[in-house]
Amino acid sequence: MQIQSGMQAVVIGLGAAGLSTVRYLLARGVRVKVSDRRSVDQIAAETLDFLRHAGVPLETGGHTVSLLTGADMVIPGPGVPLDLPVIQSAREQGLPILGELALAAGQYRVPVIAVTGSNGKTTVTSLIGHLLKAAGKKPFVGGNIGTPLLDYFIEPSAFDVVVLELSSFQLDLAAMFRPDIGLLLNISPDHLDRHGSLDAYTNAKRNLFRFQAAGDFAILGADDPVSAATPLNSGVRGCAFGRKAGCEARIVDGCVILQGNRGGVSNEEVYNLDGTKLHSSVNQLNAAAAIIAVALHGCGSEAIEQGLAGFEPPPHRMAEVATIDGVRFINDSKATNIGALEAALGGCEAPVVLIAGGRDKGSDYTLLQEVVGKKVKHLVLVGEAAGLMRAALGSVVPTEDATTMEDAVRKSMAAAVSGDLVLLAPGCASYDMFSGYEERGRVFAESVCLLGRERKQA
Ligand code: UMA
Ligand code: ADP
Repeated sequence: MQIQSGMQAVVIGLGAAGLSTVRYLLARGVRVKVSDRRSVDQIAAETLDFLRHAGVPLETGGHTVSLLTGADMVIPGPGVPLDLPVIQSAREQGLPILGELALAAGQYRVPVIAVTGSNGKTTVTSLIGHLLKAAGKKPFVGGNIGTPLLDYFIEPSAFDVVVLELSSFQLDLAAMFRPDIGLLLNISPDHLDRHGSLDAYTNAKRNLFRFQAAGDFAILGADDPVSAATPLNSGVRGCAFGRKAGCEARIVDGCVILQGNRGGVSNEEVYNLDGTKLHSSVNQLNAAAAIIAVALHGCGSEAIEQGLAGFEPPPHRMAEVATIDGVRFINDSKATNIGALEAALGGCEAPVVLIAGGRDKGSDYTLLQEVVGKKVKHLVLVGEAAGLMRAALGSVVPTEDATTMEDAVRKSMAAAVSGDLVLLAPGCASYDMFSGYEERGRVFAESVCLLGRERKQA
């Protein structure tokens, strides 16, 4: 939809993305109303000041249908459920329901590389940004990773390429958004509470490629059947990464072998991940995906090699915390769905004492029975999903509940022997007990350190 000065927009949800959307629309002369379910005293004073100065009316404490009077479009924040009565009413009135991507579609003045998938998005997005910088480029890195994707338009001249991490929520309302290079890393069940079915979730992810055309690239995970089977439009070049023969970026013995084409000449480049922080089995996949993307964008092999060597993966993803009496503690708090939990366990060699649980997202935990049966010797459950997880996995492995993260760490240590690994990989969201996965990971690490100190003193 063409945004024009004088139009009236309703923005629902005044989070980071909502606020960025308000700024974007105001800069284009659009009149804006905002609505948030929070009460006015829960909204930051500087946000209230900004809205007041900009003359933007704010509704708090919920969303009323009267907001829609005179509106030309409704823009929900990515985390705002689409079954809210106000959104249903907007649909019935024929109003366009647009996401941030729908606003951005066709507006970026530079090439766009966009990353989606159930797991690995943040790692791949930040790695692509890092490799581009190593090659002397000026990337805008944003989207689900934290900086709202419309923030690019605050100072577009500062960037020569856009790298976006995109969630299924953002892609659900993407309209005609079309990345020059799109990556779908993998698909495993996530956010089913919002999308209703795995098909609907998969379709949202595949929206990334819906409007691609000749000259665009689609990078797909060959080892993931759903990613690999993604239909592409005619003329779009599909590139595969993974462990299978025939992949453009193939992982062999800890190296990524890239079938390249530099200056019209076919060549093979080998990137050894040993000695980098990308040597784990999932990060090998992430590195392969990122390497193809930046090579397609024109980054040279020396810059890629240098960038890989200096990359620090984001925290709370398979991070070593400490070893106490021969028991290693690993923090994978960002494993917020069952696919990430399965991948985490898949990469572990030693017997695992697993700490899992949190807020359920509609997952079927019986899908974990096989990997838990193979890798886990003892399961410690926390949070709201403990009952569901116990029902699905309690027959496969000895299971106990813990009341707090500290309690879970102590119970895990009691169940472990030297040589074992205690893994926090919750497979659930964190919001029942923590402000987010970062706090959950931090509390885990603090509890482990406390235990370590006590053991030393004893
Ligand atoms: N709100 C309402 N009504 C509702 C629901 C929410 O008014 O019915 C309001 C809340 O009161 C709050 C605001 O909406 O004020 C929250 O907005 P939001 O949930 O859209 O989130 P933002 O703060 O705008 O952050 C969003 C992404 N959040 C989600 O998609 C849930 C952030 O991804 C992203 O980094 C940010 O935009 C900038 O682009 C976070 C996330 O958890 C990391 N993503 C999910 C994930 O990774 O699994 C998809
Ligand atoms: P996302 O942004 O998609 O949530 P992250 O890079 O933040 O992805 O990683 C989230 C979780 O998924 C972490 O637990 C991490 O260990 C795991 N993970 C990372 N990359 C992959 C991958 N390629 N396949 C499966 N799991 C992965």
